[in-house]
Amino acid sequence: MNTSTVLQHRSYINEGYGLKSWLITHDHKRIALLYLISITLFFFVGSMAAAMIRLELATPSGDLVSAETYNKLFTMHGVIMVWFFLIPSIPAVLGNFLVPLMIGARDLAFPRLNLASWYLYTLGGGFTIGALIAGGVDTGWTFYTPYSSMFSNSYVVAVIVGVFIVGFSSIFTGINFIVTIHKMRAPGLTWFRLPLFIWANYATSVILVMATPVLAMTLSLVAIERILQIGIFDPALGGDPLLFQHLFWFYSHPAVYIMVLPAMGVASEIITCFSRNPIFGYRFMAYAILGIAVIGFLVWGHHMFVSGQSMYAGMMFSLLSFLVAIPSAVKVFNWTATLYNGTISFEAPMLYGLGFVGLFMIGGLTGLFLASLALDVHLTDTYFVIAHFHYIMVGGAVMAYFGGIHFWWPKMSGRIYPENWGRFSAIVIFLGFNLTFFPQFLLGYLGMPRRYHQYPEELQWLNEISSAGAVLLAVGYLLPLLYLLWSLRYGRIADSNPWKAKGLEWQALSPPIRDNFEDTPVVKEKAYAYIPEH
Ligand code: HEM
Ligand SMILES: [Cu+2]
Repeated sequence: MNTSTVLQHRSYINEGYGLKSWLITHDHKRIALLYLISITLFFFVGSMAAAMIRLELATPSGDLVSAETYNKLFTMHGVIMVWFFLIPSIPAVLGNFLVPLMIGARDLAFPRLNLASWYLYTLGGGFTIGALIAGGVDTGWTFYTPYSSMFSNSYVVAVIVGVFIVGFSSIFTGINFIVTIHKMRAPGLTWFRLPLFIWANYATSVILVMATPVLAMTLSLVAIERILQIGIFDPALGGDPLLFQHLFWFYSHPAVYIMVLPAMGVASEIITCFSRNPIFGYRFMAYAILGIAVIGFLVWGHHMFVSGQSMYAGMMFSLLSFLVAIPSAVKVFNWTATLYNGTISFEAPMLYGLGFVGLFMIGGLTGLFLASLALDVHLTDTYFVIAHFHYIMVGGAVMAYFGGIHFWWPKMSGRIYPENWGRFSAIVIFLGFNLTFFPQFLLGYLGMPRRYHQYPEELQWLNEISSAGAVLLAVGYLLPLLYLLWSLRYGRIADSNPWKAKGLEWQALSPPIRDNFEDTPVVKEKAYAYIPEH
């Protein structure tokens, strides 16, 4: 086909050229692409740190970097991956692009606020990277006090400022989504006709708006104690170090649902589409999302079982943590039931979607191990924990993010990506991921502590498997970058609905025009009105 075929219609991509037209845009779709570019950059910076960590751990002795540098590397990895990749990735890229399209709106409720969010993200990111280049931080992404507030000789305040700023970016996005979903749905689009991706982003936005201010406040207190030596967390000054952990995890546990709920939304869209079957138990799926969001606020103490909190507090937090498993299990069962009797096809987004379900399940089940008080005493601060949260956050959230990028790529770019490369990379990522992180469950069980850069020789073989897996995983992550960029120029032109999917976004042109729809769509049927082909 003629590779120089120009896009046939005026779309959001070609309605204005030049850097300036992008940097002052109020179009949610362009802002989504700005996020896509910046978040991809951060993902690769964070991955470089991970590569260094795994390289160091390939041998038992600390021979590649000093202990001090190692501390800075895993802090950099954690800070960047959590705040600059995982939390914004799905809402800011896919959510920004899709929320208005999926509800039949022309844009988000506050387009300027949306642009401001991206500038805050960039500013906060610049601050953080600057601090990391200037000398880095060695506290870990958790900033535990009093080490972070009184003892660490690294750039704690600067990184706190960066995270503080990016927090406002999250809050703005959350407010924007909440108002948009309440006020701007197309005629006929009732709450229980909304795609689950919208439900997921709605619940996530509520968490963002409620939890992020607590993080901002907590980190400010660390900075205040550090600069003014006022006793807030440091016991030597009359402060309470446990107070920090309570405040930090009050944000950071809900934060893991900020990462995983949108991923569940993506998985739902993909699984129902590629099994040509309406999602099973739609209402329960929506309630489960809300249930997870609410219970997520009640379980932060499971990060503090060994901190010396009261035994009864520990028991309550353990019990409540088990409760979260119920709505999570509802989701897994209903995805499975959707597949059952469906006409399944295995395009790349579906491979990512199925990978998400499997890895999320392993992550979730091992979470129950950790939620068991007695077991946690043995496993806490070991590699078991590292493996657990990587299964959720990387196996879950990153898989779904990649699946979503592939699924909506034709809509975003107007081009089809090369399907076989898509499938190949999904499989490489799945294998590389398991090879990297499964051995870490065993390492943790055998007692290897996290955040050490040396370890006994008998643990080397498991660490070597893990490091080898990381190489494969890195290849898997690089491939989409290459073939998606390639497809921008050489990919086949996409029509408006290449997957024959349901949902308003597929009624818009690919790529959509500036205001999304020529005429406001009217919704007459419930979500996912797929007709099973058998
Ligand atoms: C190439 C893939 C990756 C490898 C090999 C890797 C490796 C590691 C290792 C070895 C640690 C533990 C460091 C330590 O405590 O000593 C770690 C921690 C962490 N990783 Fe990853 N990681 C990868 C990808 C990711 C991704 C994609 C994310 C998020 C999107 C992520 C988020 C985190 C977080 C939040 C921590 C906690 C940091 C801390 O404990 O302070 N990782 N990673
Ligand atoms: Cu938690």
